Amino acid sequence: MSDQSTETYRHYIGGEWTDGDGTETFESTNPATGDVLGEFRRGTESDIDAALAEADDAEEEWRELSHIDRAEYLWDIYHELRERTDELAEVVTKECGKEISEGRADVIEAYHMVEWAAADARHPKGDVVPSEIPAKDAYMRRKPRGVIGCITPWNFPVAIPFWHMAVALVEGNTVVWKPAEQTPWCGQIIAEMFEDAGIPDGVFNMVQGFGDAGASIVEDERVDTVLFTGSAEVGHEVAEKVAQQPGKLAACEMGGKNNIVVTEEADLDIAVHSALMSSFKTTGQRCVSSERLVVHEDVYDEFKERFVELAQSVSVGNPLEEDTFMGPLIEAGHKEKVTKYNQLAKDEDVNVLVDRTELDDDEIPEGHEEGHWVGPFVYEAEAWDDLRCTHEEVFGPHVALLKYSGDIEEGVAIQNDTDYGLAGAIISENYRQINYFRDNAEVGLAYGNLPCIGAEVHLPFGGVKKSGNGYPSAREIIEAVTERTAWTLNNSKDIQMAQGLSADI
Ligand code: UN1
Repeated sequence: MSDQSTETYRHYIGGEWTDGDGTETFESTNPATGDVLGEFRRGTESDIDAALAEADDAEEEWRELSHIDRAEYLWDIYHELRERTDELAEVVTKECGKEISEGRADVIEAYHMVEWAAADARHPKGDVVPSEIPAKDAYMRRKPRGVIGCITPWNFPVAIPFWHMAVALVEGNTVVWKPAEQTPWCGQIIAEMFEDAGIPDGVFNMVQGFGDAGASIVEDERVDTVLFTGSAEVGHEVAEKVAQQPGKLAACEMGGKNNIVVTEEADLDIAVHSALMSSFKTTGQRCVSSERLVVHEDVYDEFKERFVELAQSVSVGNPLEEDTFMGPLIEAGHKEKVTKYNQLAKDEDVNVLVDRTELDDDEIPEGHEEGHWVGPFVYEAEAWDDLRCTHEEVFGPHVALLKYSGDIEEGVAIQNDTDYGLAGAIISENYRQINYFRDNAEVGLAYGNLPCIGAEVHLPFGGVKKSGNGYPSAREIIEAVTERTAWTLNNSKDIQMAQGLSADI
């Protein structure tokens, strides 16, 4: 697909490009310039139905191939992602607004995921288990679950689709995927890659569209597992709907109100830069972005001074330029939401330290007047327990400084005082404090002396509390896309039973 095309892009169902049943189309626009990047068919319930029928039909033959043969298709995609990294990074940046090094990181994360899944094809897939009876062999064997429905977000438009699909496919499942409506161009390119790799018809299907198409995936009984990464609001709905369908599984990973705890024994260089990366990279639009910095009173003033100075000067601008730190927000509606939260914080009487909600005209690069610009918003709050701004996820560069005193237990208590539990970090040179955080922070991803963004794909990625259930990514995803069979074989001429059961009559 070329830049700013006049063609209307279609769904990929059963190995064919199709307009589908719907008559509507939608546009992808560049959030930094407002330029239209392409026009796409908007999928309907009946397009999802067609895709699921194809996925269902293709399943039997696909699961008969070996893991290693299935992985061959992914190796082709791995090489293509590597060869086209720079070109794809530019597409990611143009379509979702992340600055270019982050666009590149998205593609790199995607090929790491594909590499991991394809290489894993040659690894053991179950367990050999001891038995109480010497003449019995016991195993845990895995089988594909069947059809996997994948609903992915716009903020990692290349990496997260491969989190969902790479292992699912190698394990012998077929997939129906709905890319985020904000990043259909990335969806189109990924579908073209599957086509070029020659994946058998119906094994991979892509339907472009909005939440209604996603809801059809969640509701259809042919879907065995739903993988969802996105907002907590939608994720909880998905989990609830799936829970009402016995036999169906959902693995959902949602957002957070993530914290960085800076103790009195922190290296403040590491602290300030980890906070800056975690709060403002991707313009605060990662589910792992930090919105609360919990700082010990002994280092609070120095941390505040240094952090505020950097937040004031950090560059917001053309994301295609290498020295830009932050690009725009994804869309106008999101800018409205972030602006409202910044206002809400003011209404809640916090002490505002940096307010770049509206950039000055001379900060906005020429030709980018239509971009959804917002800069850092930093505040401190003393009595913050009952504030909405310190508890609700904003998904933007909106960050609170919260002071704590006393021991690390106090800092971690603040970290845990949220309904969410996705990512968190501690900055400290004291191993006892670090270990306390590691063992007691209620998060799925815990970091020491690092930003709380930038997880590697072969680690489990998922949260606790309202941030998620199941792990729709790398290492743990195998649990969501395979069934386990406990297989026990008797090698003696008699029936020998565990638990002292006798077969005598
Ligand atoms: C997300 O936050 O939406 O850990 C996904 C990271 C990336 C993935 C983030 N590997 O920051």
